[in-house]
Amino acid sequence: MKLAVIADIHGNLPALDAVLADIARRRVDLTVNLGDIVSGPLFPRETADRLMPLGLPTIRGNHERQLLTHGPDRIGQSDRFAAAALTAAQKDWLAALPATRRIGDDILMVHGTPASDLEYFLETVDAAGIRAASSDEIEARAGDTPARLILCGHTHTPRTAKTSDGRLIVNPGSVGLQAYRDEEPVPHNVELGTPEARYAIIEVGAEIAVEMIAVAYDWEAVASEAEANGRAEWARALRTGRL
Ligand SMILES: [Mn+2]
Repeated sequence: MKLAVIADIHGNLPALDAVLADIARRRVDLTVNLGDIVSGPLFPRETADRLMPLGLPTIRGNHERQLLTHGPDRIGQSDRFAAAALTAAQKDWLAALPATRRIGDDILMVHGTPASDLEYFLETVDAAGIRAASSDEIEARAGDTPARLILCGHTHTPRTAKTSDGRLIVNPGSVGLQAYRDEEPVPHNVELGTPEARYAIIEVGAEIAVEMIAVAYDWEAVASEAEANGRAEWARALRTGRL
């Protein structure tokens, strides 16, 4: 089976459209979406309009959970922008998304880790900042989850790792946002350093082959939209992949 894996679109419809066009050229069997779909100062309603009719196997991210379940004073600017823009039908669609989902017996979709939509799987944040997670950390987060392939998102960082018993974990990176800052658990910056939209193509056969893809799109236009919505830090991240 040939899979396309998209994650962390964050309302960036032009990036999503560029990725979907690239996927269409590659003739995949299935495209799956790992969540954080709409939050951000861009095109939340239009992004949901694009995705809902496609019926892709989709899970929710922490941002869908936050914007649907927390009051406006408990969510950040990006969730607030999306919550204000989405229609009731779009919120119903997001509310119905599961936190994790299986594709057959072998493949598991998660946003953060199997246990949490907030925990980082393949990176670790500590007092020194963010770094690639150690083998022991990855094993602990994978736990005894049965799967040949675990797909995760959330950290916007394309990366693969394998547990000692051979489970492959793949983060395809982010379709819509190539740099962000988070204050939890300690302040840290994630910066890809390039603005292209990211996703992954995965061939699942006797072996599993992963190809990380970077796709150009009109990030200048999207950065201008972020600026028009008062988010200069988003504009810089969109243009450069840096903060
Ligand atoms: Mn997330």
